[in-house]
Amino acid sequence: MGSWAPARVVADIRTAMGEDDIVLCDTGAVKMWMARLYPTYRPNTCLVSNGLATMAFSIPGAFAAKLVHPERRVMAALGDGAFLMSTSEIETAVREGVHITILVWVDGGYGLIGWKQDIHFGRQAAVSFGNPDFVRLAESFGAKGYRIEAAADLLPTLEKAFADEAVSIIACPVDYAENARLIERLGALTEPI
Ligand SMILES: Cc1ncc(C[n+]2csc(CCOP(=O)(O)OP(=O)(O)O)c2C)c(N)n1
Ligand SMILES: [Mg+2]
Repeated sequence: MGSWAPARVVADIRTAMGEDDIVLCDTGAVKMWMARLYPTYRPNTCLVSNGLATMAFSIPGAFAAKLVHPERRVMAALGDGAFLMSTSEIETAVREGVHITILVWVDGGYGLIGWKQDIHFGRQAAVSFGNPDFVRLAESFGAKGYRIEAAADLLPTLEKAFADEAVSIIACPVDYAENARLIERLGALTEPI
């Protein structure tokens, strides 16, 4: 199965989202890419959990944003680790009919922690984990589930998810080999972990 460069994923999110739409970026490598590459045009349209950088805020945050702005597209962009910390929120969203789109950046690990370990120790330890079948997991909650199998599929899948009156979970494999290049180009990370 393929996996895609984070910058490509960010670009497709930006294309799918209107200027007033809202994306919530969870803590992880996903946030580093979104915070550095996602342009915004209106206040409060790209929300991050900074400061203590608590993981797993993006699904409940998206839920709240959608309640406040039901006419806007609302997305949670989060890593597989943060997703698995907050999976039960899907039940609430489905039960209450709060139609958010959840884009899971799948790398099979705590990407940001591995990235930091590479920088400080030159190797990674204890940051990999197995994942469920995201499509079946979504469907078991009564949500819609998608797995991105080709780069060209992401944008149309995002459009479909936003057009549907449903809670949608999209699993998108990402290739974090690009992480080192982000800091080469844009400077050191200062994110606390
Ligand atoms: C509640 C909580 N636990 C642990 C951390 C430390 N932490 C920061 S990023 C991260 C890994 C994130 O992994 P994932 O959600 O898969 O995102 P990725 O970095 O792979 O994009 C961890 C464990 C945190 N910030 N908040
Ligand atoms: Mg991850």
